Amino acid sequence: MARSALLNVMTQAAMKAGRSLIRDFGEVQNLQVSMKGPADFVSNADRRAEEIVFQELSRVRPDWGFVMEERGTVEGRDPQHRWIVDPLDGTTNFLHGIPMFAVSIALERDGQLVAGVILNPAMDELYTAEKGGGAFLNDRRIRVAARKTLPEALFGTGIPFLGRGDHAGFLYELRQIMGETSGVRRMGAAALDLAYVAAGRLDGFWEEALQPWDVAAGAVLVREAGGFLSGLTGEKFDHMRGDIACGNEFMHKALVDQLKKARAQRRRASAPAAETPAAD
Ligand code: 2AM
Ligand code: CA
Repeated sequence: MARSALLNVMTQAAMKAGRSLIRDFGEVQNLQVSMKGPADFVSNADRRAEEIVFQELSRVRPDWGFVMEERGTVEGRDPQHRWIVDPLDGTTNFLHGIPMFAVSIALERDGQLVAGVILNPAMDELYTAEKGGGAFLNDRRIRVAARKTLPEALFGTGIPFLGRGDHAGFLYELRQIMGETSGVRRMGAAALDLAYVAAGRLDGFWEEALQPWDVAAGAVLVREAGGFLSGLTGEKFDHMRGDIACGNEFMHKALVDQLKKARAQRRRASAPAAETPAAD
């Protein structure tokens, strides 16, 4: 498959960072049994991968800026273009020796997402998409799943954890959606969840409080695979805000409806109980 020059540049950077992550992942697996554990080692693996992506992309497009997980925002001389990069999405998986992690690179042009590359180096799965050019897994064209009804649907999500997110609110969402569908998966790498929606493996995905680098490349993939994206209550999707709900046309709508029901349930549960008339 002939890739555009742009996707080639992004793919080369992702693969080089991926090779570094795979070397470090081997070491993480050895460190699992040590008392100290692999935490510091993993932060370094993350920084090394980011440095590789930064150097590779800066070399071929010296004027373009960056938004990166570790480095933050780097202004470029070209005001039109910037890369949005997560060098290691699924850090907790990586730290625990679970091979579900990814390098995620997106390109923004004039504020719009125009290309995305996600690489799972442990599974040799490379997802690429460019605006108007479709979405691919390795060399194969991918499409969102065709399923139309909730009982046959499998959804992905992210579960809030210690110190992060709205735990009580999430439980309302989960209770609503698990009761209506074939199931819910929590894989721990938002970029891969979105790639899985694009590949038709998951019928949809929702999560709140993500970062631009978690969702930017995946959003291009889902769109180019024929999917629909929004915020959690159906508002226009904005990759700089961290809320996302997506799926094919039907599943996206059904998911947003379920999330609205979950909010209504929560509101009812937290409303003060109606006053009971006093007995006299
Ligand atoms: P990370 O692995 O790059 O940290 C899991 O639900 C998803 O949430 C992952 O994509 C993970 O990205 C992301 N995540 C983890 N901690 C986060 C935080 N504090 N804020 C936003 N996203 C986070
Ligand atoms: Ca991330």
